[in-house]
Amino acid sequence: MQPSELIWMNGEFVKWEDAKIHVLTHALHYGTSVFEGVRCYETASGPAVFRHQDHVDRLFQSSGLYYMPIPYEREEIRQATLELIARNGLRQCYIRPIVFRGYGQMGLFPLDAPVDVTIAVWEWASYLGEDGKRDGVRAKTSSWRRISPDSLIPHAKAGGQYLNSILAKIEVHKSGYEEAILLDGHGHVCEGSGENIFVVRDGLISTPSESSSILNGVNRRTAMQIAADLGIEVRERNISRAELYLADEIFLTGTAAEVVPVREVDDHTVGEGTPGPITRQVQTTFEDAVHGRDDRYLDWLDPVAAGARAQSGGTAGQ
Ligand code: PPE
Repeated sequence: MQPSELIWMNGEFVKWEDAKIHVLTHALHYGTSVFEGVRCYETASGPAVFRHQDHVDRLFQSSGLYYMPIPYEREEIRQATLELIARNGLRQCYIRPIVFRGYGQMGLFPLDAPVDVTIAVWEWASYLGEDGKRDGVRAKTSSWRRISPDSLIPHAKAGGQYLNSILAKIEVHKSGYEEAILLDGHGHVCEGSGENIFVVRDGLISTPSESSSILNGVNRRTAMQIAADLGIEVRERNISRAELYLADEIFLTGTAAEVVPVREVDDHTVGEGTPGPITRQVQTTFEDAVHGRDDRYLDWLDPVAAGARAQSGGTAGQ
């Protein structure tokens, strides 16, 4: 990975190499963490964080679901992030806030363990590669089923839950595919290992609903809004595995991945085997939105400079 200079750790800006924790940190043993993935993009008026408030809100939702009170206000996390990007001098970056049960208490009753918060920012290229974004990726349904809401919380972005995604990712990677698609216990399509999924057939987009075992992605909602604005109908419904094979187009959305076409699923070619027109339209509009080139979506951008100005005005410091 590409290190940057500073990391925000429990209210302090520390050097990247000094951002360390104890080996008996609770989260390391039991996965008791919740986190976010956010991106900051270069725009004509400087770097801006995409849908910042939505990500901060989901961080607080995830931590609430796991009984982990965050010892900061939402606004403090937002401001700390903006200041961190400015101090690191980054024009565009990936942002990883994480809230975790820290050092001091072992065992499965975590409520007496401290809650630590850190934010890291670094330059991270699109997850499935520029080639993937341009030409599409080859995906395979995993034999591992997506975590179910009767044992974990698909709506939360929680550290331990990612062991499920990791098993799926390793399995398909070893078979020579770039991304995994996970089904639920009934065989319905849920999502990619780290992305939501959209299936296009006969000019209509379908995606699993929020009551499926999915993370309700910020970019999922973005793609749905963009599609609506393009006049394309989006239906939230159960999707069966065979519908993936019959689809004209499939695309994935996620902060790390952005908008990525799928060109093959389980060795079935999707459509013509090249990204289709609806995928391209959504992808292009998404790129315009994140870079501030589409006035309709300027409200989704949180300029870094505004946060940095607030800091120099003395609201918070090192
Ligand atoms: N589902 C899962 C399981 C998931 O991890 C992500 C994001 C999404 C859907 C899409 O959510 P959103 O980013 O809000 O549109 N995955 C994050 C972590 C990826 C990683 O490898 O780390 C991300 O994209 O940042």
